[in-house]
Amino acid sequence: MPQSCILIGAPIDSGQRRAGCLMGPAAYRVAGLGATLTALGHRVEDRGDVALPALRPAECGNPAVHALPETVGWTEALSATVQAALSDGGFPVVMGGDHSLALGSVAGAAAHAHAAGRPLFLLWLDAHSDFHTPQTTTSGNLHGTPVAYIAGRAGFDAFPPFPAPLPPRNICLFGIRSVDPAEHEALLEHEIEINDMRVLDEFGIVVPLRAFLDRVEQAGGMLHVSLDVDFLDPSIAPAVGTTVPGGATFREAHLVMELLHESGLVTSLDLVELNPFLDERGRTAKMMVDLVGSLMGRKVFDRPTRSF
Ligand code: 6HN
Ligand code: MN
Ligand code: MN
Ligand code: MN
Repeated sequence: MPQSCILIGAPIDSGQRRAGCLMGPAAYRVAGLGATLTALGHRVEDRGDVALPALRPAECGNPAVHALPETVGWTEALSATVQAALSDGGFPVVMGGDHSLALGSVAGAAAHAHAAGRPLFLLWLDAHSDFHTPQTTTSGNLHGTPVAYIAGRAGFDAFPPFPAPLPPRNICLFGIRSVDPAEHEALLEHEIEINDMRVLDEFGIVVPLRAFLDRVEQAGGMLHVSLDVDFLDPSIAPAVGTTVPGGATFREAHLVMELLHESGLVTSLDLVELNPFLDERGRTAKMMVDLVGSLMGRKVFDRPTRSF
């Protein structure tokens, strides 16, 4: 089904300390994200880059935390932009920017879903669980916190209250292989669906992902997908500041996207953590665009999946 894709640039790199993610939206445009979607029959509207609003002082009690006022500002701006795109009947594609943008993008999707009376589900494709709070982070990099904010954990007083926090059961972490001790402890206390690499090695992509998608479908849910470049193996996606070995292969990542497309359930998307300064002749940016193509309907043969 053709969608009205709304491209939203989120030139954010305040969620971590390595400069470069702010070039992400430009790299996606150069790599042909819009043209890829148009070629698949979708309407595409590029709403340009979101601007950082005037900053207000913010405090969270942890001196390690980096760029809290900026992160709060981006959260407010992106939440409003994503909510508006969904209210306009669009399919928002947020071009990051580091993963702190998901504090805002998922807040906007949650506000929309709540107003529409539908549950929101979240698929987090990442090497990391991003389940710190501003109090537990030791790096101080707030890109490691969005899942905690989305799940309604305490400690985000500096931020707008998260609209309708997601029940942990509505959150699926997929591909993770780097979890800090404080995140580990907190994850054990929440019923988040954790498909770490150990699970994917044993069961593959299809069984765990279909199980989650079935739950989304049965609940009549909306589904936000947050795709971190480091979900992918560094050998195929080097342009990210937080590479972790043992990531998804080219075929595994495409299979995730193909299953998501076939489900027809995805309603919004983040592309995060691309640092074009670390890329090799644009190959990571092109890889990400290629994956969006599969998510949005490109396939080798347009026919029902075979059953054996
Ligand atoms: N990401 N757990 C580490 C930290 O600094 O808190 C890494 C976070 C990575 C963030 O994946 O977007
Ligand atoms: Mn910075
Ligand atoms: Mn992440
Ligand atoms: Mn990550």
